[in-house]
Amino acid sequence: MNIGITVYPSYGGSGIVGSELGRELAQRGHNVHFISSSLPTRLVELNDRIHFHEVEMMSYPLFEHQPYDLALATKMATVARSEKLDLLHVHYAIPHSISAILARESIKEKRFIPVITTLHGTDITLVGADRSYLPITRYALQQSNGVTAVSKFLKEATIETFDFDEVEVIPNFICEDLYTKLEDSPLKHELAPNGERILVHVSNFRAVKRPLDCVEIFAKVLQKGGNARLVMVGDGPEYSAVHHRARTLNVLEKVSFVGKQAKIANYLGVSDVSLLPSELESFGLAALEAQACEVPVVASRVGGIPEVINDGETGLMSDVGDTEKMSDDVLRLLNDEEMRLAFGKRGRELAVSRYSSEKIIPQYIQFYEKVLQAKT
Ligand code: GMT
Repeated sequence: MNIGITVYPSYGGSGIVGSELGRELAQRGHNVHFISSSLPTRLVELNDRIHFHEVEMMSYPLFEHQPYDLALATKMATVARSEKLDLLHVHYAIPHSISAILARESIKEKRFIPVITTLHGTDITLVGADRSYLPITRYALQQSNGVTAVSKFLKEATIETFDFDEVEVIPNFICEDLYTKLEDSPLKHELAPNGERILVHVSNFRAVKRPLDCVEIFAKVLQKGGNARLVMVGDGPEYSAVHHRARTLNVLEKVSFVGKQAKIANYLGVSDVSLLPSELESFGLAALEAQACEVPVVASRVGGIPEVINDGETGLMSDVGDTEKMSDDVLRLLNDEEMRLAFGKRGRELAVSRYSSEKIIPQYIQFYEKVLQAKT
């Protein structure tokens, strides 16, 4: 198949999932054409099966904001015809689905190109549910030729908010070879030079991820006698607030802010516990990636997280904002190595048995085939 994929290139889990999906599809012999405003961060390699088409946006004094959605639709239509695409698969509904639908309609006399939308989270639960975007998001769902969601929770949220239930759940996935525990590595010594335990948080530092809670949890762990360091991977709007909180809590010198990283597994692989105290997660890719590296996750019990973590077996969950309990959970894991290792092993087993790319990618391919059959 010739598949067009659109993602937000620089920010967040939907971009990661779309990019990894493209890579996996190309490995299985499909031609993948990424159409986005810049090269997706996790796309480290282009080859004869993975292509990149940059959305060109003309700026003009009249435009207060550049019309990205129109420029994207134009590029999608052009690439669909020149590369003879079989389908367009967009990640995150707003505005990618609308752009794809516009592209489909603009060329339908010459080529029919079905649109598949994958819902990732706030496109349904936050942004899409806002009055300013709700009607157009519902239209995007209705007009897509196929819709998938990354968790059962997200499918239910789509039904509830948009009264739309033609949604296939295809969960996120990991390539099991890329995510492994690293017994020893120079990075571990660099991050914890005195043999401290490593707590890790990976996110785009948006308020919904509650990165401030990570610093609160960490400070409590230290207060209660833990010997640890906190590694914050990623960047985003809450960065300055997190840095400031670490300073005011007097823990800044034990926190490493390592910024955005292409190879997250290098950091997860050397960590002891992962923190995911989010306000909401439709899935929680960071929890899956941590478990795949045998790292237990201390997380909030929200959204799709309970689908990804087995509470008391692969991780420990709490109410949102309960940093006291979360710090106790971290200490439980750090103080009982046998338990921590057992959680890690079970986490890896869960990640591989339920969410390996070997299991999930064929589900996308079958879904594509179903949509393509329906078009004729
Ligand atoms: O919905 C978002 O906030 C954007 C999206 C992203 O690009 O970061 O995150 C969502 O998609 C991820 C990949 O499917 C999921 O693992 C995250 O749980 C989800 N984020 C939220 O629901 C907040």
